[in-house]
Amino acid sequence: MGDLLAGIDSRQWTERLGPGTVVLRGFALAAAGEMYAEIERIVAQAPFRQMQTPGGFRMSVAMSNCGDYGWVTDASGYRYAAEDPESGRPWPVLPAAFRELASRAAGAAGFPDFAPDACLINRYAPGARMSLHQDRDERDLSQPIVSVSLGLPAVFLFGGGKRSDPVSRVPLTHGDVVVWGGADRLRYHGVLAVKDGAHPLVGACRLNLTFRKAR
Ligand code: MD6
Ligand code: FE
Repeated sequence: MGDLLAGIDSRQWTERLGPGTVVLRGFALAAAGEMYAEIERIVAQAPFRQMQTPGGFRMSVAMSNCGDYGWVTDASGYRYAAEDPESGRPWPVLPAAFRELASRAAGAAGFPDFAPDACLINRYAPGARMSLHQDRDERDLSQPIVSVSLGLPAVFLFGGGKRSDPVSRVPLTHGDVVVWGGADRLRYHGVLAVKDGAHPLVGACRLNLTFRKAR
């Protein structure tokens, strides 16, 4: 029995949410410590900030980016930018460990050769949330998005092609990776308000990294 189970990690399994969407439970657990250290290096150069929506609201989620392009929003709209608007400098480099994890996760989900050029880093303090939206600012919608959750748990809302479609509630915890694309690429999604708590590695917040091919 010990031999039969050799190499099987009971902390890792896969759940399918849709034709193009899987949750890889625990996929980032082994890399989480190194990823967290990289995030600290990145936000020392490009600090977390709460951006304004085009409608003039301040987002409850604080954001930073690394990679060739970063996702930004302000009064003039949502877009990808090669420079951090706060500093005028390029975003911090996408760490090799991030690129490798994202590409390995995409491959495990059936999207080979995923080469992200953008990584949006979201920080949710308790109470922060993200309302239902579609991700449609990327040029090539045939490319998937790889989403890594670290720290406090959260409930992910996974809807349909219309804002009014029913949503399922998917709990995401530290180390979970969601990969989605294909027929699911434009589904509405969001995150319920994060509950108070303390995570041993990350502290009193949830971090989410989304890897994309923006250009
Ligand atoms: C979050 N994630 O989990 C927000 N978008 O903090 C997203 O908005 C998202 O997880 C596209 C694909 C995967 C995601
Ligand atoms: Fe999104």
